[in-house]
Amino acid sequence: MTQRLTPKRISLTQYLIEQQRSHGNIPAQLRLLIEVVARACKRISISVNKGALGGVLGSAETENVQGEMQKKLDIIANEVLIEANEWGGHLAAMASEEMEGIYVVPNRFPQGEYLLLFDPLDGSSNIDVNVSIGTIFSVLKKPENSAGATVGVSEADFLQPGSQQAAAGYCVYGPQTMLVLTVGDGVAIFTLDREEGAWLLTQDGAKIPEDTKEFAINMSNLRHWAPPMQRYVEECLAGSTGPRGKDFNMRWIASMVADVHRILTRGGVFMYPWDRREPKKAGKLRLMYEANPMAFIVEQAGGAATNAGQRILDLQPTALHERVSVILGSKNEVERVTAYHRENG
Ligand code: P6P
Repeated sequence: MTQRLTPKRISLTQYLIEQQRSHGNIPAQLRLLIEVVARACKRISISVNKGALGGVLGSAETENVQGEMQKKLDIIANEVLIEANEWGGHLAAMASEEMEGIYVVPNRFPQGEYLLLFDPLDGSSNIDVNVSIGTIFSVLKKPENSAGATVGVSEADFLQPGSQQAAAGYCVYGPQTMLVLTVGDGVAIFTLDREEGAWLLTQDGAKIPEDTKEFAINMSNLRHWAPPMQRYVEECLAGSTGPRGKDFNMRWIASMVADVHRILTRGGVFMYPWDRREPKKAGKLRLMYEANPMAFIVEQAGGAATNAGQRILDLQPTALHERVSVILGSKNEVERVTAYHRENG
């Protein structure tokens, strides 16, 4: 065969089929689930890209279960994911940042063996200022009951540690629209070819460097953090003349998907720690559909993710919308931040 002039890129479908052939880790229902979510993300990207032209900017004048004002696109993205996934027979139920309770697949459709959780549009404060945003999703298997049957589904079925995830991913709506996916065998990155309407594999086996000189945190909260967090950031700011002996750079996009994608691409440490503003809250970010999927992806890329004390994927959830402190990214930095907190008890 003559030398190819253009690189041959495989589609998401081919990737999933080849993964199943070689590793047996993507059974038919999971493949269908991933393809349906990926197709829904394509539709969400079309609405996001239209912006004012689609009349989708601005507030929906409603609040979500978190008590946060919803953007129109938050609701649109949520509806797209629900409608895309409810009929396929691969899911038993869904849970979303935008819905208080779980959404059980209606009786008119067959029930499947998976549970899907998502933040339909993360970083929505950035929508109206045209900064990257994203969709985050997590896939769990519906637990079998003691009789080995999978009858009925309840919120309790969702409360599984992140280590139980069958798959996780995010779609980042940025200069490129990219889909990042793990099924527990490394991290694959796909770029949307809008002319073909296809997700094409542009990187397989993404790896996060163990060391970094770049940290991501909202510095305006510095005075509210616990001392170990203040210590870590102040040492970074002290640079080459301080205890770290090197200068650091800082980034904060206020869109977790965009910050995590940068870290997946070139390393770094992302931190949204507990702070004194609302001491009863463990953190701002949600465990089930933000921290867990991102922790799964980051660990599969050789990074680490803790809540400044424990591995995030080991945490036993107690509520669907519970919040958690998040430290994730380059392994050696995550371990340092976690060690400072442990030293401090
Ligand atoms: P702050 C977006 O609202 C989000 O949930 C994450 O995507 C992001 O990392 C964080 O909150 C930004 O929070 O307090 O800096 O606006």
